[in-house]
Amino acid sequence: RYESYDLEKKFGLKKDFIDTDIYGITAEEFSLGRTNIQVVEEMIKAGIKIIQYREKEKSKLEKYNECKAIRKLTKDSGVTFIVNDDVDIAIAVEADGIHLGQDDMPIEEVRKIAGNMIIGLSTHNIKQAKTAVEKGADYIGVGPIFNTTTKKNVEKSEGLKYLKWVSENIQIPYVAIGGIKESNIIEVKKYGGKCFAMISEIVSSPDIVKKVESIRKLLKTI
Ligand code: 3NM
Repeated sequence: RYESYDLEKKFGLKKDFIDTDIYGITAEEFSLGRTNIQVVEEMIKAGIKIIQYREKEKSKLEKYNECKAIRKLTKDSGVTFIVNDDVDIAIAVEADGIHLGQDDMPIEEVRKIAGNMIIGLSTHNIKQAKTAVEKGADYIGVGPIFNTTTKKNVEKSEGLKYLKWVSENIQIPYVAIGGIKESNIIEVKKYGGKCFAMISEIVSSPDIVKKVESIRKLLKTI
């Protein structure tokens, strides 16, 4: 563990920061013409407590400007803000955390420059999950649970079976991701899902507040 690791002291965040049901992620190309900022506003209105900025197409400056605005919105509403990939932007806008993929800089290197920030890592199999814990990830993404066309070149995973293993063997928080919809989320919950990241199901919904309400109602049934 990083020596000065103390999320609670620095951010007022409990280590169970991810003990929430829905993890929101931006994707402007699937947002029905709405901007990332507009979608984040809707997510906050819907009561989503953790939001990740994910944007693969825009310039560094455009991403920085959007993250700056989203940092303000999330701070004002007590929402945890995570930036995907761009460690420099995450630090510059004082995000709560960074989310890394398997091809990004190693966690231990990012930890050196990002200090106490939350560091999440996408994992797709048992070996990657074990390594993520060893290297000090604060949470892992677990997926893809189902087929998805949202992420290009996503590694294959054993989906629900992998999620079940994580739920029984991994001590840090985890987030299920990949092809999760209102129509299959109950199955994901049955396999150990607690926090569910959904991109298209949320950002492509014409009424994000209603969609989240409906998913939450459903999750309460089991
Ligand atoms: N990461 P949707 S799957 C960003 O398995 C991402 O690590 C994945 O989008 C992983 O909810 C994925 O629209 C895409 O399927 C998720």
